[in-house]
Amino acid sequence: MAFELDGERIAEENRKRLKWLEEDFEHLGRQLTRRGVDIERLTERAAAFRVSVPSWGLGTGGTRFARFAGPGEPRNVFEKIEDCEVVFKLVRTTPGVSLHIPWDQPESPAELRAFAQARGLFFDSMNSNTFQDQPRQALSYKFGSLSHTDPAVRRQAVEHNLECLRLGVKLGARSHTVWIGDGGNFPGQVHLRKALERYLESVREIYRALPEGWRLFIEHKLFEPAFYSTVLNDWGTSYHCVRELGERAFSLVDLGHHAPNVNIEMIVARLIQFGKLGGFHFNDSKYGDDDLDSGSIKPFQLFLIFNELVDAEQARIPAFDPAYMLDQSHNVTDPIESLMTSAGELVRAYVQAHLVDRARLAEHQEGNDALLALQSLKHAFITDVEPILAMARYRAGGAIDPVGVYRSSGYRQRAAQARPASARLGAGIV
Ligand code: RM4
Ligand code: MN
Ligand code: MN
Repeated sequence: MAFELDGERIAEENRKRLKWLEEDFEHLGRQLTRRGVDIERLTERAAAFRVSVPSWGLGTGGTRFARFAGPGEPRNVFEKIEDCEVVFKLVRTTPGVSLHIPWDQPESPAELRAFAQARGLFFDSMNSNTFQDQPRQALSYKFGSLSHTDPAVRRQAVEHNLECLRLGVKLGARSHTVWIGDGGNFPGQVHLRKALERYLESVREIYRALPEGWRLFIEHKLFEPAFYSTVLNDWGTSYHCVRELGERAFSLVDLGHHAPNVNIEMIVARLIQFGKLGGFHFNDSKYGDDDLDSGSIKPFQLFLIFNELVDAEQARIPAFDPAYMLDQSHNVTDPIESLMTSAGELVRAYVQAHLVDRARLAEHQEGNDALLALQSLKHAFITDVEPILAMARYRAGGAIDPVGVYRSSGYRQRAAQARPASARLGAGIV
């Protein structure tokens, strides 16, 4: 299905909004000049920001209870790429796509790669899946995968990861992300130290097979599906593992994988300091791994995370190069709209973090002035930088109002006709 919203259509919609945008941009520019900030430089930063989209976020997600399918959902990886193109065309910050294997297993990797390339997209991180059994799979992951007590199950799980690497090379990907659901539901079920040892031994094999120039990301998670103990449960364990593995192994922080109220920006700072921050799965949550739209629940936390990231960027911390990815599940919204909005929230936090007067903040920190230190962060956080975001999109050929243009395009309605609902009635959080 062609995305009939070509550049001309976007331009036409933009013309309706350009005058007001220019007015707002100019006004903000004057305000920022007073603060010694150049709006053009900030707009360049906004335009340079990149975040990858998860292929699994394009379909409607589900919970443990049900999945309510949305109209025109992509039925295969090619249709997911079509939807990624829509997101990319309108917001311009999302050329990268993360794939999940075997959900996105293509018959012809070369064809898939060309399909994405023709749309200006590329494949970013590969994601393995050993948290589910697949049809015709020899051994079950019911009691774990990379850390399973049975070496044959571990072997199968390692092989699957190696297969992801081989496929990723054909697709031009550049990193591999491993998240496992391994753990136990009851005290005593799993020997805590032995399970981690077995996990490390398995990941070591994957690490050794890592293609030239690739990075390996391991993703910790507090709980779920294991409800008592999870093998890779927190950033400390993750840090220990990536150190054991070697210099191309890094910890990945999924915002939803921590206990409520955990200070995630501190975890980010620690991993930066120790040279092991690999990247992010951005999303937001109220209670657990809710996979809600980024910035929808705790926008200040998102800002504080970006405050650490921008601080590290500006301090030119060696080898600091985190991969930004979204990992969300859209249950009640149109996934395309959620992804576009979420990408925008990340750029917003990124730009706002550039507004922090770091020299002044350092002075307040040195002088133990807690009140003014907080104020220098808040001052940046409350600045409405939307005109910068919109101008960056506009100049890059995207939409001033992505959701507005998308809705008026009727893309979803056309998709609903072109992609009649499949019989697949999936349940579960995936
Ligand atoms: C997990 C984790 C992984 C994602 C799966 C679908 O909770 O966040 O990154 O691949 O969900
Ligand atoms: Mn994740
Ligand atoms: Mn998750």
